[in-house]
Amino acid sequence: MAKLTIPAEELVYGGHAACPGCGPALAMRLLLKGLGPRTIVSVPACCWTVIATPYPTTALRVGMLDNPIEATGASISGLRAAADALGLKDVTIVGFAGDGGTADIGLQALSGMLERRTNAIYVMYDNEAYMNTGIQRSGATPWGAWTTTTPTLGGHRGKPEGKKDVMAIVLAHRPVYAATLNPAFPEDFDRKVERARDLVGPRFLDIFAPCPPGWKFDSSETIALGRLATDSGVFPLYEIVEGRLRITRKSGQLKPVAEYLRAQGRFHHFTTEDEETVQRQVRADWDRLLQRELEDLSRPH
Ligand SMILES: Cc1ncc(C[n+]2csc(CCOP(=O)(O)OP(=O)(O)O)c2C)c(N)n1
Ligand code: SF4
Ligand SMILES: [Mg+2]
Repeated sequence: MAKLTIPAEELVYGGHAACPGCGPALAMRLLLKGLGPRTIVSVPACCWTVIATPYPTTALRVGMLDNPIEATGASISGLRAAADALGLKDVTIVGFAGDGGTADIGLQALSGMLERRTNAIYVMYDNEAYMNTGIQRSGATPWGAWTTTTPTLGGHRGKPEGKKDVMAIVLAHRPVYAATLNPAFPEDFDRKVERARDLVGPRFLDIFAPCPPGWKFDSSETIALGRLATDSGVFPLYEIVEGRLRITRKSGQLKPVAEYLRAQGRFHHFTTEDEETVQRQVRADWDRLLQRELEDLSRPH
């Protein structure tokens, strides 16, 4: 029998309140497997507070702080200081926030936490909209996507602006570790979580988190869509250690982006031209990533 590389211990209880096929639920499950039980998670207002805490239950077998949506970064700085004051050096402090709570409302607190060099992991699970309050667009919603605030009827064409590059903002703060993770690639996911766990200093994980009702696809397709996102170049997998970038999955020829777009109702209004626009952008971003990796590798150590 093949060796199981993902830790077997479950730190998320079954029977929680997520929708079937919820990407963020998978993200938390895999994250805690990699981090282990000596973890405290700070979660702001988002789908995960609903998933984890319908009174009087909890979905998590680790300590959880429920914090205001703008405060995740500040809350993990505080938790770290408290843990250190109590001599709890072996506890991993984690902020686990959505894209709205990270790219928009909590951006200042994230910046502060990174700039203070807080010894903690900040996770953005990116389901590309404010899902908990009814699928409103966020700074992380991609160009052209339908949301309830970026309609596609009456001459409207979805979100007119592009996706905010949160990773670029984070990298400007020089974290000790930053990586993109996708639950559809659990071994890569787990390796990055364990690597982040064992480093000291500010760390950032960007997790791809498909949302069936928000993106309008069948809940049985979450993993297939995740694989397509990475293999088309829409969500490349890489890590950056002390500023040095390495792509962790290269599957030869990228798949056409149209396959990824057509699998989701939020892009059903797209024309061939729209698909080509996205394809050009994804290709250019991928080429830049390859170039960046080459430049980093050629830097003297
Ligand atoms: C300051 C503030 N503004 C708005 C809200 C309402 N609110 C609660 S959850 C949420 C959505 C958060 O979106 P995101 O961070 O992307 O997480 P998701 O719901 O997608 O999991 C919003 C807007 C709030 N709690 N606090
Ligand atoms: S709305 Fe989306 S992110 Fe929220 S619980 Fe349901 S599937 Fe998960
Ligand atoms: Mg969201």
